[in-house]
Amino acid sequence: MTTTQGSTTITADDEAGQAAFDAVIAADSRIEPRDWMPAAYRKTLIRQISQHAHSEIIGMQPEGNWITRAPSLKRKAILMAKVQDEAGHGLYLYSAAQTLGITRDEMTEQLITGRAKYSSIFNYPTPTWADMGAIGWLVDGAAICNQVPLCRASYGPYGRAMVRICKEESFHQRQGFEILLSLMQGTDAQREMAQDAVDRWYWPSLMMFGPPDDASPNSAQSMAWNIKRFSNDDLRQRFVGMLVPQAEVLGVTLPDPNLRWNDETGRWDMSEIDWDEFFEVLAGRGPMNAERLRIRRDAHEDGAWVREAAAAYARKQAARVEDTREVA
Ligand code: BYC
Repeated sequence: MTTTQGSTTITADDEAGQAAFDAVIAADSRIEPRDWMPAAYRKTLIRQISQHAHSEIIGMQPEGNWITRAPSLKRKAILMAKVQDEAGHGLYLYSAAQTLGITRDEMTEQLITGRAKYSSIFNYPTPTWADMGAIGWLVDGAAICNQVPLCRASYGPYGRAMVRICKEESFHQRQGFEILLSLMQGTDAQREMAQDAVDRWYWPSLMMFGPPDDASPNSAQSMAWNIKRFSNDDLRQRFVGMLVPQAEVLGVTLPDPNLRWNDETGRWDMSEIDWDEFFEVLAGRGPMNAERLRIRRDAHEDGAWVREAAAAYARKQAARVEDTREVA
């Protein structure tokens, strides 16, 4: 049977599919790639997972900047491993998005033409070695707060990818903390460098959680679908609560004179985040947006011969298998 609602035609299959989907979500169970799912659920997941994948890939640049200048061989090896992990995260996430029907080429095209979003945080520069510590401690710390609940996301391939990603992020966060701790136990100049990096990365790391709840158009629906488990503001609060004792151990000051625990509200009071800056960065006008995209685009163009060679090799292998079958 077929009915019409507005311009959408609804079939009996859709109705049964929707009922099955609703039951899976109500039971807090998982939707898998071959299951029926509402078009809007698919679209939201493609949006979030591809943005997340792009963030990992663009996120390699601010740290990649320091691989050749790391202060020791050990630091260089650790940083290389971390940046390589981020490439891996991008690949798991692109693969998870592909199970929803979008191709890797389409996602890449959206990124290099500037049509896709990626996390605002990667549009800030990394002028000193202490930035590697601040990124690990603050950026990966924020990523863990945001991503641990995503391990329970209702879409199977996304939730499963997040489990491994979170394990690696937790190593990343500790290596950042350890870089800052070493600097804070060093000379006055090193302590100043560490504090300056914390001052520059603190506010952008709070922006990673997205706009405030009353200005977050996607949250309500994503939470109803069990994709997001907590609101942007709740996760931001949780993150600040995690940072305060760690800042004390490090001996750094969090750059917010109004930050204090409020017993009455059971929340952290803090200064207003500069949302104008956040939306400027989202609009492509952050300090490093143009540079990040230029480097990504150049790398894609420079890698064209590798993709062509790999495709030619795959064709040759397939033809060889075909020939063997004919002979047999
Ligand atoms: N930057 O309705 P909202 C990493 C967009 S990688 C840019 O709250 P939603 C790492 C949002 O997309 C970290 N855009 O959206 C890697 C939406 O735009 P559209 C990346 C942002 O989806 C290497 C609009 O604003 N993490 O950790 O419900 C080295 C309205 O927002 C941002 C993830 O991607 C932002 N900060 O919630 C080191 C995690 N915030 O699409 C570390 C997965 C918001 O409607 N993603 N927007 O045009 C999420 O958890 C959610 O997508 C968000 C936003 C919490 C980010």
